[in-house]
Amino acid sequence: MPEPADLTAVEDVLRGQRIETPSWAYANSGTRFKVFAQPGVPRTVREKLDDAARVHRHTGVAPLVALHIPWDRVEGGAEGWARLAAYAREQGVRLGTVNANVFQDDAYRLGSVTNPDPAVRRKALDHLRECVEIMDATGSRDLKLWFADGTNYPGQDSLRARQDRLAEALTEVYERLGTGQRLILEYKLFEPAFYATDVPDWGTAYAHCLRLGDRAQVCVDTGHHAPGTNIEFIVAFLLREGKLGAFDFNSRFYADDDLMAGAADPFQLFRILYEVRAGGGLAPDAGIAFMLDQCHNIEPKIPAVIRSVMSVQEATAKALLVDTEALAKAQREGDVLGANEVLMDAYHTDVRPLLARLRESLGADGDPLAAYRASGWAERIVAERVGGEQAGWGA
Ligand code: AOS
Ligand code: ZN
Ligand code: ZN
Repeated sequence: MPEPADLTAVEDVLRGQRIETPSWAYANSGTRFKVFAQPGVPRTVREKLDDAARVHRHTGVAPLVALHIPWDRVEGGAEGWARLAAYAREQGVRLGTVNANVFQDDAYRLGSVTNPDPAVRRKALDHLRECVEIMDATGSRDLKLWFADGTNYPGQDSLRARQDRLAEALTEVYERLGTGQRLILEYKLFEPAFYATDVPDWGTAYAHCLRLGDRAQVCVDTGHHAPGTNIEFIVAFLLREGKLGAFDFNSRFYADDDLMAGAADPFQLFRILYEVRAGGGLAPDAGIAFMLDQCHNIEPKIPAVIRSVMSVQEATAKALLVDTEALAKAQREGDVLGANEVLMDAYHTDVRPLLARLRESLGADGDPLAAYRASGWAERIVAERVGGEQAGWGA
Protein backbone atom coordinates (compact mmCIF):
# COMPACT_ATOMS: atom_id res chain seq x y z
CA MET A 1 0.00 0.00 0.00
CA PRO A 2 1.62 3.29 -1.07
CA GLU A 3 1.74 5.85 1.73
CA PRO A 4 -0.40 8.87 0.80
CA ALA A 5 1.74 11.96 0.35
CA ASP A 6 -0.20 13.98 2.86
CA LEU A 7 -1.89 12.13 5.67
CA THR A 8 -2.66 15.43 7.39
CA ALA A 9 -4.83 16.47 4.47
CA VAL A 10 -6.70 13.17 4.70
CA GLU A 11 -7.25 13.69 8.42
CA ASP A 12 -8.41 17.26 7.88
CA VAL A 13 -11.14 16.12 5.49
CA LEU A 14 -12.23 13.38 7.89
CA ARG A 15 -12.28 15.83 10.79
CA GLY A 16 -14.57 18.10 8.79
CA GLN A 17 -17.02 15.38 7.74
CA ARG A 18 -20.45 15.55 9.36
CA ILE A 19 -22.66 12.46 9.51
CA GLU A 20 -26.30 13.14 10.32
CA THR A 21 -28.27 10.60 12.32
CA PRO A 22 -32.05 10.17 12.03
CA SER A 23 -34.26 10.67 15.07
CA TRP A 24 -36.30 7.60 14.07
CA ALA A 25 -33.29 5.29 14.35
CA TYR A 26 -33.48 5.73 18.13
CA ALA A 27 -37.19 4.86 18.26
CA ASN A 28 -38.92 1.51 18.03
CA SER A 29 -39.33 0.16 14.53
CA GLY A 30 -40.00 -3.07 12.73
CA THR A 31 -41.31 -4.64 9.59
CA ARG A 32 -44.93 -4.74 8.53
CA PHE A 33 -45.09 -8.01 10.47
CA LYS A 34 -43.99 -6.83 13.90
CA VAL A 35 -42.48 -3.94 15.82
CA PHE A 36 -40.28 -5.26 18.65
CA ALA A 37 -40.21 -2.80 21.53
CA GLN A 38 -36.86 -2.40 23.27
CA PRO A 39 -36.38 -1.23 26.86
CA GLY A 40 -34.95 2.27 27.31
CA VAL A 41 -36.16 3.61 23.96
CA PRO A 42 -36.93 7.37 23.93
CA ARG A 43 -40.43 8.56 24.75
CA THR A 44 -39.96 12.11 23.55
CA VAL A 45 -38.03 13.95 20.90
CA ARG A 46 -35.77 15.33 23.61
CA GLU A 47 -34.84 11.80 24.65
CA LYS A 48 -34.08 11.00 21.00
CA LEU A 49 -31.74 13.99 20.98
CA ASP A 50 -30.11 12.73 24.19
CA ASP A 51 -29.34 9.43 22.43
CA ALA A 52 -28.08 11.20 19.33
CA ALA A 53 -25.83 13.30 21.56
CA ARG A 54 -24.28 10.08 22.90
CA VAL A 55 -23.49 9.00 19.35
CA HIS A 56 -21.81 12.34 18.70
CA ARG A 57 -19.91 12.23 22.00
CA HIS A 58 -18.42 8.83 21.13
CA THR A 59 -17.72 9.42 17.44
CA GLY A 60 -17.00 13.17 17.30
CA VAL A 61 -18.49 13.46 13.78
CA ALA A 62 -22.27 13.15 14.20
CA PRO A 63 -23.49 16.53 15.46
CA LEU A 64 -26.65 16.73 13.34
CA VAL A 65 -30.00 15.04 14.01
CA ALA A 66 -32.63 14.73 11.29
CA LEU A 67 -36.26 15.16 12.30
CA HIS A 68 -39.33 13.42 10.91
CA ILE A 69 -42.58 15.39 11.15
CA PRO A 70 -44.97 14.56 12.83
CA TRP A 71 -43.13 11.59 14.41
CA ASP A 72 -41.20 14.36 16.15
CA ARG A 73 -43.43 16.97 17.67
CA VAL A 74 -43.32 19.73 20.26
CA GLU A 75 -45.81 21.92 22.06
CA GLY A 76 -45.97 25.63 21.31
CA GLY A 77 -45.47 25.97 17.56
CA ALA A 78 -42.48 27.94 16.31
CA GLU A 79 -41.38 28.81 19.84
CA GLY A 80 -41.50 25.16 20.82
CA TRP A 81 -39.26 24.27 17.88
CA ALA A 82 -36.84 27.06 18.73
CA ARG A 83 -36.72 25.71 22.30
CA LEU A 84 -36.01 22.23 20.95
CA ALA A 85 -33.17 23.63 18.83
CA ALA A 86 -31.76 25.29 21.95
CA TYR A 87 -32.10 22.01 23.88
CA ALA A 88 -30.21 20.20 21.09
CA ARG A 89 -27.39 22.75 21.29
CA GLU A 90 -27.19 22.27 25.06
CA GLN A 91 -26.65 18.54 24.43
CA GLY A 92 -23.91 19.33 21.90
CA VAL A 93 -25.89 18.54 18.74
CA ARG A 94 -27.98 20.49 16.20
CA LEU A 95 -31.27 19.88 14.46
CA GLY A 96 -30.71 18.94 10.85
CA THR A 97 -32.83 17.88 7.91
CA VAL A 98 -36.59 18.06 8.26
CA ASN A 99 -38.20 14.94 6.74
CA ALA A 100 -41.83 15.40 5.76
CA ASN A 101 -44.35 12.65 6.26
CA VAL A 102 -47.24 12.46 3.83
CA PHE A 103 -47.56 8.70 3.91
CA GLN A 104 -49.28 7.74 7.14
CA ASP A 105 -52.74 9.20 6.91
CA ASP A 106 -55.87 7.44 5.65
CA ALA A 107 -56.37 10.35 3.27
CA TYR A 108 -53.23 9.29 1.37
CA ARG A 109 -54.53 5.89 0.23
CA LEU A 110 -54.33 7.03 -3.41
CA GLY A 111 -51.35 9.30 -2.92
CA SER A 112 -50.50 12.64 -1.33
CA VAL A 113 -49.34 15.41 -3.68
CA THR A 114 -50.28 13.31 -6.72
CA ASN A 115 -53.67 12.23 -5.38
CA PRO A 116 -56.52 12.72 -7.90
CA ASP A 117 -58.49 14.59 -5.20
CA PRO A 118 -57.46 18.28 -4.95
CA ALA A 119 -58.52 18.41 -1.28
CA VAL A 120 -56.03 15.65 -0.41
CA ARG A 121 -53.33 17.40 -2.42
CA ARG A 122 -54.03 20.58 -0.46
CA LYS A 123 -53.75 18.72 2.85
CA ALA A 124 -50.38 17.25 1.81
CA LEU A 125 -49.11 20.62 0.65
CA ASP A 126 -50.17 22.27 3.88
CA HIS A 127 -48.05 19.71 5.72
CA LEU A 128 -45.06 20.42 3.49
CA ARG A 129 -45.46 24.16 4.10
CA GLU A 130 -45.66 23.49 7.83
CA CYS A 131 -42.35 21.60 7.56
CA VAL A 132 -40.75 24.72 6.06
CA GLU A 133 -42.14 26.77 8.95
CA ILE A 134 -40.47 24.31 11.32
CA MET A 135 -37.21 24.74 9.41
CA ASP A 136 -37.53 28.51 9.84
CA ALA A 137 -37.79 27.98 13.60
CA THR A 138 -35.07 25.33 13.95
CA GLY A 139 -32.63 26.85 11.48
CA SER A 140 -32.59 23.63 9.45
CA ARG A 141 -31.27 23.91 5.92
CA ASP A 142 -32.90 20.96 4.18
CA LEU A 143 -36.43 19.78 3.57
CA LYS A 144 -36.36 16.15 2.50
CA LEU A 145 -39.29 14.90 0.49
CA TRP A 146 -40.03 11.27 -0.03
CA PHE A 147 -43.42 10.41 -1.48
CA ALA A 148 -45.09 7.04 -1.07
CA ASP A 149 -47.21 8.08 -4.05
CA GLY A 150 -47.88 5.68 -6.88
CA THR A 151 -50.36 3.16 -8.18
CA ASN A 152 -50.84 -0.57 -7.74
CA TYR A 153 -52.65 -1.39 -10.96
CA PRO A 154 -52.33 -0.41 -14.62
CA GLY A 155 -55.03 2.11 -15.45
CA GLN A 156 -55.59 3.06 -11.81
CA ASP A 157 -54.64 6.68 -12.54
CA SER A 158 -53.00 8.70 -15.27
CA LEU A 159 -49.21 8.45 -15.03
CA ARG A 160 -48.88 11.78 -16.83
CA ALA A 161 -51.42 13.66 -14.70
CA ARG A 162 -49.66 12.47 -11.57
CA GLN A 163 -46.39 13.98 -12.85
CA ASP A 164 -48.20 17.28 -13.48
CA ARG A 165 -49.60 17.30 -9.95
CA LEU A 166 -46.18 16.44 -8.53
CA ALA A 167 -44.53 19.29 -10.45
CA GLU A 168 -47.20 21.73 -9.25
CA ALA A 169 -46.73 20.70 -5.60
CA LEU A 170 -42.95 20.84 -5.76
CA THR A 171 -43.11 24.30 -7.30
CA GLU A 172 -45.32 25.59 -4.48
CA VAL A 173 -42.97 24.19 -1.83
CA TYR A 174 -39.87 25.45 -3.64
CA GLU A 175 -41.31 28.96 -3.80
CA ARG A 176 -42.03 28.86 -0.07
CA LEU A 177 -38.38 28.10 0.81
CA GLY A 178 -36.42 30.82 2.58
CA THR A 179 -32.89 31.97 1.77
CA GLY A 180 -30.37 29.22 2.32
CA GLN A 181 -33.02 26.49 2.48
CA ARG A 182 -33.07 23.57 0.05
CA LEU A 183 -35.57 21.07 -1.24
CA ILE A 184 -34.13 17.56 -1.37
CA LEU A 185 -36.12 15.08 -3.44
CA GLU A 186 -35.73 11.38 -2.65
CA TYR A 187 -36.56 8.63 -5.13
CA LYS A 188 -37.42 4.99 -4.54
CA LEU A 189 -37.97 2.22 -7.02
CA PHE A 190 -41.08 0.73 -5.47
CA GLU A 191 -42.97 0.28 -2.20
CA PRO A 192 -45.57 0.98 -1.03
CA ALA A 193 -46.76 1.33 -4.63
CA PHE A 194 -46.07 -1.82 -6.62
CA TYR A 195 -47.06 -0.97 -10.20
CA ALA A 196 -45.85 2.59 -10.74
CA THR A 197 -44.12 4.92 -8.30
CA ASP A 198 -44.32 8.64 -9.00
CA VAL A 199 -40.65 9.33 -8.15
CA PRO A 200 -39.12 5.92 -8.88
CA ASP A 201 -35.58 6.80 -9.90
CA TRP A 202 -32.83 9.41 -9.95
CA GLY A 203 -33.76 10.52 -13.45
CA THR A 204 -37.28 11.50 -12.43
CA ALA A 205 -36.01 13.26 -9.31
CA TYR A 206 -33.28 15.00 -11.31
CA ALA A 207 -35.69 16.22 -13.98
CA HIS A 208 -38.03 17.74 -11.39
CA CYS A 209 -35.13 19.35 -9.51
CA LEU A 210 -33.69 20.76 -12.71
CA ARG A 211 -36.93 22.55 -13.49
CA LEU A 212 -37.26 23.85 -9.95
CA GLY A 213 -33.85 25.53 -9.71
CA ASP A 214 -30.51 25.51 -7.93
CA ARG A 215 -31.89 24.90 -4.47
CA ALA A 216 -33.59 21.65 -5.44
CA GLN A 217 -31.34 18.61 -5.29
CA VAL A 218 -31.58 14.85 -5.22
CA CYS A 219 -31.23 12.46 -2.26
CA VAL A 220 -29.64 9.09 -2.95
CA ASP A 221 -30.97 6.52 -0.49
CA THR A 222 -28.67 3.55 -0.99
CA GLY A 223 -31.53 1.10 -0.39
CA HIS A 224 -33.81 2.47 -3.10
CA HIS A 225 -32.52 0.81 -6.25
CA ALA A 226 -32.98 -2.39 -8.17
CA PRO A 227 -30.47 -5.07 -7.22
CA GLY A 228 -27.24 -4.67 -9.16
CA THR A 229 -27.71 -0.94 -9.84
CA ASN A 230 -24.42 0.91 -10.08
CA ILE A 231 -25.14 3.53 -7.42
CA GLU A 232 -21.72 5.15 -7.68
CA PHE A 233 -22.45 6.01 -11.30
CA ILE A 234 -25.60 7.84 -10.20
CA VAL A 235 -23.59 9.64 -7.53
CA ALA A 236 -20.88 10.64 -10.01
CA PHE A 237 -23.46 11.88 -12.50
CA LEU A 238 -25.51 13.91 -10.00
CA LEU A 239 -22.40 15.47 -8.49
CA ARG A 240 -21.15 16.44 -11.92
CA GLU A 241 -24.46 18.20 -12.57
CA GLY A 242 -24.47 19.92 -9.16
CA LYS A 243 -27.60 18.03 -8.18
CA LEU A 244 -26.42 15.69 -5.42
CA GLY A 245 -27.93 17.09 -2.22
CA ALA A 246 -27.95 14.26 0.28
CA PHE A 247 -27.47 10.62 1.07
CA ASP A 248 -29.68 8.35 3.08
CA PHE A 249 -27.14 5.65 3.92
CA ASN A 250 -28.25 2.17 4.88
CA SER A 251 -27.72 -1.43 3.73
CA ARG A 252 -29.99 -3.72 1.81
CA PHE A 253 -29.95 -7.36 0.89
CA TYR A 254 -33.33 -7.49 -0.87
CA ALA A 255 -35.48 -4.35 -0.88
CA ASP A 256 -35.50 -1.19 1.26
CA ASP A 257 -34.14 -3.13 4.24
CA ASP A 258 -32.83 -0.08 6.18
CA LEU A 259 -30.08 -2.15 7.81
CA MET A 260 -26.86 -0.64 9.15
CA ALA A 261 -24.76 1.25 6.57
CA GLY A 262 -21.77 -0.79 5.48
CA ALA A 263 -23.20 -4.05 6.85
CA ALA A 264 -24.26 -5.67 3.58
CA ASP A 265 -21.75 -4.28 1.12
CA PRO A 266 -18.90 -2.18 2.53
CA PHE A 267 -17.19 -2.26 -0.87
CA GLN A 268 -20.18 -0.51 -2.45
CA LEU A 269 -20.06 2.14 0.27
CA PHE A 270 -16.37 2.68 -0.51
CA ARG A 271 -17.07 2.97 -4.24
CA ILE A 272 -19.78 5.54 -3.56
CA LEU A 273 -17.55 7.56 -1.24
CA TYR A 274 -14.73 7.41 -3.77
CA GLU A 275 -17.01 9.03 -6.38
CA VAL A 276 -18.04 11.64 -3.82
CA ARG A 277 -14.38 12.42 -3.24
CA ALA A 278 -13.57 12.44 -6.96
CA GLY A 279 -16.40 14.91 -7.60
CA GLY A 280 -15.32 17.28 -4.82
CA GLY A 281 -18.27 16.29 -2.64
CA LEU A 282 -16.28 15.95 0.56
CA ALA A 283 -15.58 19.67 0.71
CA PRO A 284 -17.84 21.18 3.40
CA ASP A 285 -19.09 23.84 0.95
CA ALA A 286 -20.24 21.12 -1.46
CA GLY A 287 -23.25 21.01 0.85
CA ILE A 288 -23.90 17.27 0.72
CA ALA A 289 -25.80 15.93 3.72
CA PHE A 290 -24.35 12.56 4.74
CA MET A 291 -27.35 11.13 6.51
CA LEU A 292 -28.20 7.70 7.81
CA ASP A 293 -31.72 6.39 7.19
CA GLN A 294 -31.94 3.20 9.17
CA CYS A 295 -34.17 1.22 11.47
CA HIS A 296 -32.72 -1.00 14.18
CA ASN A 297 -35.44 -3.55 14.66
CA ILE A 298 -33.63 -6.36 16.46
CA GLU A 299 -30.26 -4.91 17.48
CA PRO A 300 -29.59 -2.29 20.20
CA LYS A 301 -30.11 1.07 18.58
CA ILE A 302 -27.45 3.48 19.84
CA PRO A 303 -24.47 1.14 19.26
CA ALA A 304 -25.94 0.28 15.84
CA VAL A 305 -25.95 3.98 14.93
CA ILE A 306 -22.40 4.37 16.27
CA ARG A 307 -21.25 1.44 14.16
CA SER A 308 -22.94 2.87 11.06
CA VAL A 309 -21.31 6.26 11.56
CA MET A 310 -17.97 4.46 11.83
CA SER A 311 -18.66 2.51 8.63
CA VAL A 312 -19.35 5.69 6.64
CA GLN A 313 -16.21 7.19 8.12
CA GLU A 314 -14.13 4.10 7.27
CA ALA A 315 -15.37 4.13 3.68
CA THR A 316 -14.56 7.84 3.45
CA ALA A 317 -11.06 7.32 4.85
CA LYS A 318 -10.38 4.55 2.32
CA ALA A 319 -11.70 6.74 -0.49
CA LEU A 320 -9.31 9.49 0.60
CA LEU A 321 -6.40 7.05 0.54
CA VAL A 322 -6.84 6.29 -3.15
CA ASP A 323 -3.66 7.43 -4.88
CA THR A 324 -5.35 9.59 -7.47
CA GLU A 325 -2.16 10.37 -9.38
CA ALA A 326 -1.29 6.70 -9.77
CA LEU A 327 -4.88 5.99 -10.73
CA ALA A 328 -4.96 8.73 -13.37
CA LYS A 329 -1.66 7.49 -14.81
CA ALA A 330 -2.88 3.90 -15.02
CA GLN A 331 -6.13 5.12 -16.62
CA ARG A 332 -4.27 7.25 -19.18
CA GLU A 333 -2.07 4.32 -20.09
CA GLY A 334 -5.00 1.97 -20.41
CA ASP A 335 -3.55 -0.16 -17.62
CA VAL A 336 -6.74 -1.95 -16.62
CA LEU A 337 -5.25 -4.13 -13.91
CA GLY A 338 -3.04 -1.37 -12.55
CA ALA A 339 -5.93 1.07 -12.21
CA ASN A 340 -8.08 -1.48 -10.48
CA GLU A 341 -5.20 -2.33 -8.16
CA VAL A 342 -4.79 1.29 -7.07
CA LEU A 343 -8.42 1.38 -6.02
CA MET A 344 -8.30 -2.01 -4.32
CA ASP A 345 -5.11 -1.10 -2.43
CA ALA A 346 -6.95 1.76 -0.78
CA TYR A 347 -9.99 -0.39 -0.08
CA HIS A 348 -7.89 -3.07 1.62
CA THR A 349 -6.09 -0.60 3.88
CA ASP A 350 -6.90 -0.95 7.56
CA VAL A 351 -7.97 2.61 8.40
CA ARG A 352 -9.03 1.82 11.95
CA PRO A 353 -5.79 3.02 13.62
CA LEU A 354 -5.95 6.29 11.65
CA LEU A 355 -9.57 6.84 12.68
CA ALA A 356 -8.86 6.00 16.31
CA ARG A 357 -6.16 8.69 16.35
CA LEU A 358 -8.51 11.11 14.65
CA ARG A 359 -11.25 10.56 17.23
CA GLU A 360 -8.82 11.10 20.06
CA SER A 361 -7.82 14.39 18.48
CA LEU A 362 -11.51 15.33 18.50
CA GLY A 363 -11.79 14.54 22.22
CA ALA A 364 -13.65 11.27 21.64
CA ASP A 365 -12.49 7.76 22.44
CA GLY A 366 -10.49 5.80 19.87
CA ASP A 367 -12.94 2.89 20.23
CA PRO A 368 -16.44 4.45 20.29
CA LEU A 369 -18.31 1.19 20.83
CA ALA A 370 -16.19 0.19 23.81
CA ALA A 371 -16.52 3.70 25.22
CA TYR A 372 -20.30 3.59 24.81
CA ARG A 373 -20.52 0.20 26.54
CA ALA A 374 -18.36 1.47 29.40
CA SER A 375 -20.37 4.69 29.75
CA GLY A 376 -23.34 3.01 31.45
CA TRP A 377 -25.78 4.93 29.20
CA ALA A 378 -27.51 1.77 28.00
CA GLU A 379 -28.27 0.69 31.57
CA ARG A 380 -29.22 4.21 32.61
CA ILE A 381 -31.89 4.68 29.95
CA VAL A 382 -33.43 1.31 30.73
CA ALA A 383 -33.66 2.28 34.41
CA GLU A 384 -34.84 5.86 33.87
CA ARG A 385 -37.16 5.68 30.86
CA VAL A 386 -40.07 4.00 32.54
CA GLY A 387 -43.67 5.06 32.14
CA GLY A 388 -44.97 7.02 29.19
CA GLU A 389 -45.15 5.77 25.65
CA GLN A 390 -42.06 4.81 23.70
CA ALA A 391 -41.55 6.57 20.40
CA GLY A 392 -41.99 4.42 17.35
CA TRP A 393 -43.36 4.40 13.86
CA GLY A 394 -46.27 6.75 13.72
CA ALA A 395 -45.62 8.22 17.17
C1 AOS B 1 -38.63 5.72 2.64
O1 AOS B 1 -38.46 4.58 2.20
C2 AOS B 1 -37.59 6.68 2.66
O2 AOS B 1 -36.34 6.07 2.85
C3 AOS B 1 -37.73 7.95 3.49
O3 AOS B 1 -36.50 8.58 3.66
C4 AOS B 1 -38.46 7.84 4.79
O4 AOS B 1 -38.92 9.08 5.14
C5 AOS B 1 -37.62 7.30 5.93
O5 AOS B 1 -37.08 6.05 5.56
C6 AOS B 1 -38.35 7.08 7.20
O6 AOS B 1 -39.17 5.94 7.12
ZN1 ZN C 1 -34.65 7.40 2.89
ZN1 ZN D 1 -36.31 4.00 2.37
